[in-house]
Amino acid sequence: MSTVDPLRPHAHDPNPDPPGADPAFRVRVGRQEPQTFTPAQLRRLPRSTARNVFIVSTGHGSSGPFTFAGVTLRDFVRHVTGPETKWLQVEVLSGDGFGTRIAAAELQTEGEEQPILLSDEIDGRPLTRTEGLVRLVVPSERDDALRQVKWVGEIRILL
Ligand SMILES: Nc1nc2c(c(=O)[nH]1)N[C@H]1C(S)=C(S)[C@@H](COP(=O)(O)O)O[C@H]1N2
Ligand SMILES: [Mo]
Repeated sequence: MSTVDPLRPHAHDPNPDPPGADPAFRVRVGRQEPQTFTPAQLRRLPRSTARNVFIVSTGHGSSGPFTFAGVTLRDFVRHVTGPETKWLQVEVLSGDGFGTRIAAAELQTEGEEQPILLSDEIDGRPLTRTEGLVRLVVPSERDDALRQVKWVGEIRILL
């Protein structure tokens, strides 16, 4: 019927199925050509942890607390843009039409304890593809999990 904007997903039943088997994702900085990132490349970047994270959904229950590990979105953006580049916001999208948008200001003010992560690890073991590999974890979001983007397929950094 209508076209769904992936950056404004409606509350809905979470999709249990990954959009494909390949966990690689594309990264685009401004208008540059996209580059592909694999989970192996992500693992080589400095790692961080977010403890006590709950995946909360009013419709279908909550789970947690979990300890997620991976690369902070802040470190990741800095890695791909370089430290001098000013950027405004980052869109994180999945191939199943789900996504969210994070303003640079949100990352500047976040604490050390519960950073926003590109996560590949839960409770000390690798995330499975079914669980979202690679998965965006937004610890401060505790309403409906609409920012917890499983199967990150594309990251767009808007300058
Ligand atoms: N790509 C993608 N991510 C998604 C969803 C989805 O449909 N597609 N659903 C969201 C919703 S509504 C919920 S409640 C959580 C469920 O996460 P879980 O499967 O780990 O419990 O994933 C979120 N992330
Ligand atoms: Mo949800």
